[in-house]
Amino acid sequence: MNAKLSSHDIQTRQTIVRLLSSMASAKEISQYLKRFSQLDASRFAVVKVGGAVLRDDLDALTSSLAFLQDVGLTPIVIHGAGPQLDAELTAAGIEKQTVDGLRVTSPEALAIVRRVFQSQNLKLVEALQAFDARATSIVSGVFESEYLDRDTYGLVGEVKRVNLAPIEAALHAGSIPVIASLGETAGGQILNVNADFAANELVQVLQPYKIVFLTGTGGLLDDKGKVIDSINLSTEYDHLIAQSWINGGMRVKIEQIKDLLDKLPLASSVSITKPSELAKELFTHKGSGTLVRR
Ligand code: X2W
Repeated sequence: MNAKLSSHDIQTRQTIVRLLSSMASAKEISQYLKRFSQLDASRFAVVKVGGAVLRDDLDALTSSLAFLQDVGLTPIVIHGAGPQLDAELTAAGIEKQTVDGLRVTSPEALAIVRRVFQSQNLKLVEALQAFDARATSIVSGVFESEYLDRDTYGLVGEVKRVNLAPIEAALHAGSIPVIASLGETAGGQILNVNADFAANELVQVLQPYKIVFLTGTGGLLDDKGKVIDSINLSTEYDHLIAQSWINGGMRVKIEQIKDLLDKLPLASSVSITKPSELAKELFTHKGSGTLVRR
């Protein structure tokens, strides 16, 4: 038998050792691994990745996702590109305008939105592949959409139907589907879809075992900028949403998560954390970031 480990195997083992020693007992982690490996492999987890994570935390994101694949769990990744769009649109002289946290998207802006989504998608796929992970780029064909309200938002979509075929094909090949939140109408018009909205629709269709939002902040922050451990929406939603310190993007996220949890079985929850703590969230009792329950 060839006893020589590849650098990839060594990296994987090092990651596991680091996890074991820093987070929880080996017993605890094995319990989760065993439980997850008994699930329907196509419904393990939907992981929504915010654009800020792609910009600031790509290494931790890539190694955390690759690690899951190494232990036989394939997450489904849906990503945004908000900060990258802000930067590219500003550079092109297009002023930012949002209504209720959603970007008003003109035809000129859409051309940039498409380009930026494609490049951010490829950036993540290539980073994963450089890490010896299998990943498939999916930038179209998933979110069948209609105009949300053309007069108000321009070329912005709401998802009407989720086509799982490209996702299933990737999973079947053991590859991580990496999906951009672009939609298209029946007539073939590409639309800008907010990535939290797209994640919401995807989760409703897939009903995955784990729902994780990875953000730059690593959770929902309170008024002092500290991560809130857990939120029970049934008792805390109205109070939370009334707070002046909740910004537009965060408000959309909380509203989307509430809308989502209202449609899922009662025991469902959503975790908001950061890439370096994804394994801790999945494989320990304590978890990480903010746990949102109904
Ligand atoms: C979003 C799509 C990107 C996104 C936008 O243009 O910013 C709308 O607002 P994050 O990084 O996940 O926020 N679309 C209609 O949602 O990215």
